[in-house]
Amino acid sequence: MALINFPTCNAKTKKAIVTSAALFIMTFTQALVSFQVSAHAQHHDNQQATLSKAPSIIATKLRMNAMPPSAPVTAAYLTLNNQHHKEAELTHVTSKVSDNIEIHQHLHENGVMKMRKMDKLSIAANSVVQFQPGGLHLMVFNPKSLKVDDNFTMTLHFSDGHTQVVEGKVVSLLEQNKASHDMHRHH
Ligand SMILES: [Cu+2]
Repeated sequence: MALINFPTCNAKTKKAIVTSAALFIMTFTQALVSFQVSAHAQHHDNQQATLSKAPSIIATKLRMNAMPPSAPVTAAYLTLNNQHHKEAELTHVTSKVSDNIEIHQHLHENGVMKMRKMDKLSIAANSVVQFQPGGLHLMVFNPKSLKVDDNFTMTLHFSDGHTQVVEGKVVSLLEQNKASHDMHRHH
């Protein structure tokens, strides 16, 4: 920084100058941020409730694999379509069907297929994320309702604090595989 090399400064003054410069920059940045936030809020207010109520993420095709009774775990899949101009972050999923649902990704590591828990899932602006067998999935621990054709709901929690309830259906493994194959045709 050019400021630090000011010739008549002793170490203390230099430090003071640097500190006040930093303070000034911080205050200025904060002012700028709050200005942008209020401008954004106003913009939203002007556009009426219809827009603020519209979900930024369209969640579809929620389905969960049927399992024999008391199976310790099952998997659920859905499609998330972010139609917003901003990235969204799914932080966690809750449901009455399970006390513990994790976002998992399958990864190939040294030729071995592994599952990894994800702390959050980013959905880029204007993009679609598809959960699918062998890829991204919701790991549902100690599931409570697993009869084929049972309906259930899951609540998606996003990092901006908004939540979204999605309705889904329990499907047989056979159906699940068929649906995934139709979607990808990778066999
Ligand atoms: Cu998993």
